[in-house]
Amino acid sequence: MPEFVLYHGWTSSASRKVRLCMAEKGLEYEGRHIELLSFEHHSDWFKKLNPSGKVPALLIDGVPFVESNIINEYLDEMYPEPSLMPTDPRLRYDVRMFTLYIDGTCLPAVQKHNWMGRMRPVAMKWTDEELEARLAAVPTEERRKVWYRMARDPYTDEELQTALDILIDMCDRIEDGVRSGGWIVGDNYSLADIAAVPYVRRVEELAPDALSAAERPGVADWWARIKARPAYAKAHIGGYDEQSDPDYRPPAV
Ligand SMILES: N[C@@H](CCC(=O)N[C@@H](CS)C(=O)NCC(=O)O)C(=O)O
Repeated sequence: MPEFVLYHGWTSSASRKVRLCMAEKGLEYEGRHIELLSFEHHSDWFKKLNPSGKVPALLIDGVPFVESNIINEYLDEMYPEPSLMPTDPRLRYDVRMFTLYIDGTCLPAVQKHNWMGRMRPVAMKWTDEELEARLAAVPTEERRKVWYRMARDPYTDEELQTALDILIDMCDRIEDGVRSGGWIVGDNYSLADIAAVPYVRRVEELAPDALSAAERPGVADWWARIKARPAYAKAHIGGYDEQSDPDYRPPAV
């Protein structure tokens, strides 16, 4: 077995997906937590691992792998048991479409809520000189804009509501897939379910009624089945505030 080193954030949704995939597969790794507010992910050494300056990055025998969806598919191909992808090409397509949707649509939505809670209180206190220095280290225009907004132009209530609506819409999509007691794609637990877990976890905190049996019986049942899986506890997908604490240490499982 190769040596795995996972650079991750406890509260990072993309990191949570990789932790969950590795837990499902029983892959042991050395975890190195990257505290985004320490800007380690914008340091030169980290950008050599991931030029986009984002977590997660997984080192496999010293070789960096990035992008959570792609990492998870790679792990599934390299360590096929238990399988987390369907065999039917059409269902594989559906898993990929769903994980793409999660990354492209749900990640920016959840980040709005996460960042207003954590980054905004710190970034708003930066002087113009500090802000300029911080932004100079951010490797992509898209992330520079987000950091700028945290410092000087916070998301409006309307933007936050729109972001929450996107996450609620995600719950509706999941409901359509899991209503008959199955999983998001087809009859088996897959990388699609793994991709959704960190986002549903945040909905549980931001709008818990959306997961109630009264509102979405399929999602409520699916969520209970997800949480009963041993890998869920092993992946430490904990409370957002609790895991934002710099002193957070995962409990033994
Ligand atoms: N598409 C990427 C998204 C990674 C990503 O956005 N990571 C966030 C945390 S969830 C991050 O590191 N942000 C740092 C920053 O924007 O400064 C993946 O799935 O790995």
